[in-house]
Amino acid sequence: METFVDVSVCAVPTWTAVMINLLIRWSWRPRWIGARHFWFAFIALSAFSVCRRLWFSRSSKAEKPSTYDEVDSTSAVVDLRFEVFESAKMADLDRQIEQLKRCEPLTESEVKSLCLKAMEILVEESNVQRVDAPVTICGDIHGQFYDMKELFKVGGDCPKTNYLFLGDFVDRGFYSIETFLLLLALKVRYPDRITLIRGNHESRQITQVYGFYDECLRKYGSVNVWRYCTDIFDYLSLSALIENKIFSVHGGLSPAISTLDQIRTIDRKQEVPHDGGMCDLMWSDPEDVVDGWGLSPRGAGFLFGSSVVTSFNHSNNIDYICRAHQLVMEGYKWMFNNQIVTVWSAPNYCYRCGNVAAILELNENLEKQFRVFEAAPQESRGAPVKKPPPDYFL
Ligand SMILES: [Mn+2]
Repeated sequence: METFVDVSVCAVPTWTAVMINLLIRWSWRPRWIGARHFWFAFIALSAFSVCRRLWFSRSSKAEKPSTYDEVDSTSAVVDLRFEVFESAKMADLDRQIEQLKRCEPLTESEVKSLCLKAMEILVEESNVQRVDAPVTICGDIHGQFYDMKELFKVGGDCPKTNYLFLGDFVDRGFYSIETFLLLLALKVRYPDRITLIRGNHESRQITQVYGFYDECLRKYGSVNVWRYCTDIFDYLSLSALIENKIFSVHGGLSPAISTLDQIRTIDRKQEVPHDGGMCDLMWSDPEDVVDGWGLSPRGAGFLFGSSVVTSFNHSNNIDYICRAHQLVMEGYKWMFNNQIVTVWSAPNYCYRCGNVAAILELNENLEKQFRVFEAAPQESRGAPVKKPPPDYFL
């Protein structure tokens, strides 16, 4: 991984500080310097600042090396540059978000710098990330970009709505890249208004089989973007805890985990393992007919019954578990006497299952409202790729 200098911490001695400095030194000036020299310096610096700002926002469309690489000293002039960088970067991020909302992918170098910035934010998050209500919880998306736009129509835009996504952003749909990058760009832009946790598809192995890898190769002609994204997957949090009362995870529980503190101690910055607690959180499913633990037909994770959920909720003092991972035709499904709920947010899954999707809105008092929505109408979708994708559906 490349080293990355955080420019935001250095941006304090700004433009104003430079001018105050000049004023303080005014009495020590050599005799030949008069007021007009001062004003000349003031105007020149202002013009310089404006030009840089314009130049950065114009040239950001072209391919250029990451601005992060250029930062190496801390003189006043560089501080001034930092500030310009910061505002240019924010404008750039807003432009990227608008571009992604139109389902247009970013350039390879833009993906690289977006991922570097996202990594800085995600590395600070806990394995059990605390989330405040009100919040809207969303299940699997699976690259169905235009259906995710329907989701935002129903749930409202970020940052106005606070979102929690339960993973499985990629694979199976036609637009994994645009889907994941839009969510990631929103995360970088509004870190406190969107929480992304990891699903079993956010993995190097799974994405090579179910479409994300192929999509990167097809759209970029190289696997670099796949590499940047899968590196970021390792940093995504494993679960979330809403107001200490609702535990959210992609898959379910694990026989290796009985307390939230056990989840907190996992070293998550790695590829999803084949077994163990971290794997189970992403792969397990609740099952009516199982008492205690059972083998999962998925080949990873476990099936778990009602008694497991009762004792987990009781010992961790939580009201219920909210998870995704399983297709439910009605968009959401309660089990085990309202102790666990599945939320599914990919309508007409794989463009053929005919299901509706749902999101769960919690208000500040944790009162629940499910919003059910259907797939985007065919005419609002961009034309899919010429060649039909390989048939790894279901
Ligand atoms: Mn899943």
